[in-house]
Amino acid sequence: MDKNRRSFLIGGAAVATASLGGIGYTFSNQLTSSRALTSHSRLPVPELLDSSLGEVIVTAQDMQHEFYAGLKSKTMGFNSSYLGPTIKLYKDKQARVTFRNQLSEPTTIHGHGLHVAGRWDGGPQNIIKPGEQVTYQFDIIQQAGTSWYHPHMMGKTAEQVHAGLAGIYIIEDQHSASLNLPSVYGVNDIPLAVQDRTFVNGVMRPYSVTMEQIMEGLKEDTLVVNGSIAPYKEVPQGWVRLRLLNGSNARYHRYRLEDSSSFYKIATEGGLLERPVPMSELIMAPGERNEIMIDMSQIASRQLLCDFIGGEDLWLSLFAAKPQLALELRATPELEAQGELPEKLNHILGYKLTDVAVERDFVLQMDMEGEQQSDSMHAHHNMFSINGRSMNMKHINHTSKLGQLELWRISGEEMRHPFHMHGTSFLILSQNGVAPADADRGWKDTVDVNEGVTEVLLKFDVPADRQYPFMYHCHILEHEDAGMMGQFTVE
Ligand SMILES: [Cu+2]
Repeated sequence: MDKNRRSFLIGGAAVATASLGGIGYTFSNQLTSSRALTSHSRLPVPELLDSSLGEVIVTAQDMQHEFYAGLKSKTMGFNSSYLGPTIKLYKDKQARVTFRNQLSEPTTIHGHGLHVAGRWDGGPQNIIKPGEQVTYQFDIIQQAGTSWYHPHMMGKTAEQVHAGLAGIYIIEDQHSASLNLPSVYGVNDIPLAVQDRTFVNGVMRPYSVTMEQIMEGLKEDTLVVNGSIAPYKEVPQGWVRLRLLNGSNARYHRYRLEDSSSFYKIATEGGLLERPVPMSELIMAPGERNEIMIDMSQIASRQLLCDFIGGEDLWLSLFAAKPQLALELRATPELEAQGELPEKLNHILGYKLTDVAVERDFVLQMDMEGEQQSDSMHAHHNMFSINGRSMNMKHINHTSKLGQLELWRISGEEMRHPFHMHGTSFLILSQNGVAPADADRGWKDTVDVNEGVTEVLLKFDVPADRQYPFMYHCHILEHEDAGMMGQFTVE
């Protein structure tokens, strides 16, 4: 399906949903919905840990979290009851981060989006046993951007992320700091980790998936933002910068303002765009991050809405899509406005096609015929693969050369898949034969692919050896856990 048709269908679905009024969808979840309408709590802002002040210590632990006041859900969190602190990193500085595992099960903590060597990447080989800890000491060589950390435990990633193990990295550099962007953390520079969960009587349903949910990815019904539901936040009467993370296991998000007014996208995962791009809606695949700016200078309140959309089951999403409140921004004169929207944000030095030394093809595959043959998860392992091979921790799928420009051609079967690789950021060359729109002409590490070909240009500036290789995989966590992943070294 080409991109124009895709966005047409997505737009069409939203219009249809509005007129249908979401018939029947919240039927089985009435309590949750009515609570969501009344809950309206203040947005929790994760604690900020600044790596320039010394070692950062993050502890994964079994916790209980109140998504709804007074109702405790079983969760996992980093230093907190759900999600984790925001860790600030600085370009050209070294960071020292210790991850402690106080869970009753092994885990790994991957730095998604970080350009750090395989040794510090926290992939499936980097296991932290219960009661143990690892210290990652790495140099930040990449530009300002928004990354995140989450478990990457073979076969357990979906469940551990779902329980609450995820947190944000903010990378700052001198250029970004010189731009006078909104930069007061938690006041006008706000991280939003957005997920979907199911609640039964206000209590989060623990992770479990059927075979069908493994195929489609786990899609739940209630929007959860920084571990809260339908939150509000007081902000200054000026520009507000939101760092959006689609932290869902499988849901695609579409963001827009309630009054359909414009906001500005200023950054993709790996850095600032050349210029702000005005838009009235923003679609994000699982694992993607985008920074947006919203003008609160002339208005008392704005609602950022999010609907769940799905390209692969459009008919279902037509009924299911129902906008939910991601965040109500309330402007108050009591907070000092700071920052502006610059005309020029960044200079993105692209790659030359003539410098491409290696081309690689990746086809994300789902064997739908295998579905009928067995019901056990393990028997299905080989159904999810890339280039015909399911993830095998003993097998290195390829070796990339340090500093060498590569062109990767990625496509997916049966449905859309968000493709992510470790260790670097890439630039999109084309999708389905079309050059990227301005809003997508930025450094990325996760890209939504369909059956058409997505071409990206990338190179690796950090090594990964056979002991700690890098991964590439689908970021629908159910697909990743089921084997839609491969690994490579950089030498
Ligand atoms: Cu997938």
